[in-house]
Amino acid sequence: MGPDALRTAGIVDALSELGHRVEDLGNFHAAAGESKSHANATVHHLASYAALIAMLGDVCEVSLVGDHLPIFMGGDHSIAAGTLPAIARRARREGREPFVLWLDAHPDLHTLDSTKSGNLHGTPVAYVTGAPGFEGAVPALDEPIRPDNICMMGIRSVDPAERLRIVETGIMVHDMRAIDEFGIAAPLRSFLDRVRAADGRLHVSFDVDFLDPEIAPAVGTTVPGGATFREAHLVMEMLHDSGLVSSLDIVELNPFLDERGRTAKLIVDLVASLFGRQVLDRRTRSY
Ligand code: Z70
Ligand code: MN
Ligand code: MN
Ligand code: MN
Repeated sequence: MGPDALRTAGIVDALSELGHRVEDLGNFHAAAGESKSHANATVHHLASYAALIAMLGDVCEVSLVGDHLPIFMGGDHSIAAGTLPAIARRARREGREPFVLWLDAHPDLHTLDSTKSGNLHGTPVAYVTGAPGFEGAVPALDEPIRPDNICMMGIRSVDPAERLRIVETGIMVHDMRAIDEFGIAAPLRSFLDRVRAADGRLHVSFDVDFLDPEIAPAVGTTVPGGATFREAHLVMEMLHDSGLVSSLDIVELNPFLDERGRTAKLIVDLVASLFGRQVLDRRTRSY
């Protein structure tokens, strides 16, 4: 129901008013198929996860054309296991490196073996970076995304196995402590400088729980201490000004937990900031 809540909150009009031509391809569902078991018995919906990844491979091929900037609305963060490999394929066809800005309370770095909850939306980053244990269970990756090319912000809930993977892979993680200490602009600017220097193709994966639950209550598991209204808008405005963003996921919005659509409305406003809405024209200033 997340995508429909964003439509009701006016995502198409907000983007159109900014001068963009918007094409809504509608909702896509993956056929669940036979259930698949795993040695880790907590893992559930594995067949749906595999089907989702395969289905998104096809959907991404039609939406990642020309200079289109696709917005993939979930659903939960499992969709990133489908969007990221497709985006990486597209980047490499252009002779470019894929880069990912991961905005989330969680690093979603579990493998099928390490997850304790069995919730597969906690695994996409491990999968797309080529962590072991996904072979045979889900579609094989052409080429993993380099952990060096991933920057995470807003992280504040990390399980022990994920902590280890962060150290092993060297993924750049700006947790909330770092953001409190250095602000959100400096680390973002430094990542964007790296993307620009590499002529990278940048994908932004936005989990609604990146935001503080006081302003965005419509998520399954609320984690206190998230990004503020102003931090989140600043991130989106800086992303717009960078001109580097090529695709976007918006995930984990659960309208049943919303309060009169306020989270959906906030997300639409944040997307509008990413697509060029600003208080005053600051484009003359260089970043
Ligand atoms: C925990 C797990 C999670 C939400 C990601 C949480 C995962 N690390 N939860 N997004 N809402 O269960 O693996
Ligand atoms: Mn997530
Ligand atoms: Mn999350
Ligand atoms: Mn999740």
